[in-house]
Amino acid sequence: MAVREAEPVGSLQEVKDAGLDREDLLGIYRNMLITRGVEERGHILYKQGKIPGSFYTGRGNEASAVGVATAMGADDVGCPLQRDMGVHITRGVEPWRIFAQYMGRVDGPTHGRDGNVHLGDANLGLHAMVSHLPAMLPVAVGMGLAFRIREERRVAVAWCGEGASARGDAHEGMNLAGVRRLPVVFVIDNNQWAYSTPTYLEYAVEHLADRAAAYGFDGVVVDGTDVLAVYREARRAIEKAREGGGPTLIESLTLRMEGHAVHDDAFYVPREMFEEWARRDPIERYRTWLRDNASMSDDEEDEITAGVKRLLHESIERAEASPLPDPATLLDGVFAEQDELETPHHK
Ligand SMILES: Cc1ncc(C[n+]2csc(CCOP(=O)(O)OP(=O)(O)O)c2C)c(N)n1
Repeated sequence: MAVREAEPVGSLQEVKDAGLDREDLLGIYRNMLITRGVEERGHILYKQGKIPGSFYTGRGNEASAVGVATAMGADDVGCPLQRDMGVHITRGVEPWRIFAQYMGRVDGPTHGRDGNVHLGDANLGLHAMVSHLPAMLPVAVGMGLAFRIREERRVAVAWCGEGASARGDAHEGMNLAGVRRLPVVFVIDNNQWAYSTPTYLEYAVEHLADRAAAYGFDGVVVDGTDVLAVYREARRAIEKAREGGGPTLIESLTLRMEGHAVHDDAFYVPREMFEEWARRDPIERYRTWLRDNASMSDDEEDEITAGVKRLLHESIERAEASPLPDPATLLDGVFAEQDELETPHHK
C-alpha cells in the first residue's frame, strides 16, 4: 500500500467536482484571513501584556486547518491542536470568544478556567486539547468506536504534529483504528520542526504517511499550502471513513513560519527555509488562484478584507469587555453530565 502524493487542484471545474461552489470558495478565503488575523492580533495582545502566559500561532498552517475543517460534516467531531486555529474558525467558533479565552475572560470557551490553547466547543463538535501530545488522538479513536457501536454515520478527525506522531499514543490509536476499521481520519500537520528538532532527527521514513501501511490503511501526503488539495484529500478520507472504508492518514506538509510560541524567535530555523516557504504562503497562493480561476474581483476582495478587519476589531473590543471569572465559581463546569450538554450529539 504505497503512499500517494496528492496532486495539486487545478481548474474551477475540478473544484466544483470536489463539492465546492463559488460561495464556498470565497468563504474558505475569508476563514483563512480570519485565522491569520486572530493569530496576528493575539500576538500583539500578548506583547501588550493583555494575554498572559503564552500564545501559539499557526502561520503557514491556515490552508491545512481550514481545508480539513471545510471537508467535515456538521455532525462530525474533531480534536484540533495548537496550530489549528483555522479549524475553530471554520467550525464557527466566534473570534471574540477565542480572544476572551486567551485573556482568561468569562466568555471564553473555558469560561476563564484556562487562558491558553485548551479550548473546544462540544456544540460545534470540537473537543479541547490537553497538553500531553498526542493524547487527544486516542480520544478521537474512542469517539470513532462509539460512532461504530451506535451505528452513527459520523467521523472523528484527529490532529497531531509530526513530533507528537512519534509517541506511543499515536501508534496505539492508529493501530486500534486500523484493526477495527474505525471512522477516523488522522491528520499529521508536518510543519518540519518539533520545537527546535528538525524532521531528520524525528523520523527515518521518507513520509510520515508511509506509516499508514503498518496500520493497514491508506496514507496520503498533501501540500499543506494548497487549501483546495487539502480539502479534496480530507473530503475523500472523511467520506471513505463514513462509508465504512476505515481510516486514512493524511500528512499535510507545511513549515511552521514562526517560533514554537510567541516567546520563541526560532533562531534555529535556517533563514533560507523561511524565505522559501514565504514564497508559498497559503493565503497568497489561494488568493492568486481565486483571481486566476474564480475571477475574484478587486471589489469582492476588498469587501472580504474589510469585513475581516472589522470583525477582528469588534472581536477584541467585545472580548475585553468580558469580565474575569468570579473566583466563587471556580469549581463550576469542571465536570459535565450528559444532560447538561446541549448538543445534538448528546441527546
Ligand atoms: C508528551 C509531551 N511532551 C512534550 C510536550 C511539550 N511540547 C509541546 S508542543 C511540543 C512540540 C511538538 O511538536 P509537533 O508535534 O511537531 O507540533 P508543532 O508544535 O510543531 O506544531 C512539545 C515538545 C508536550 N506537550 N507533551
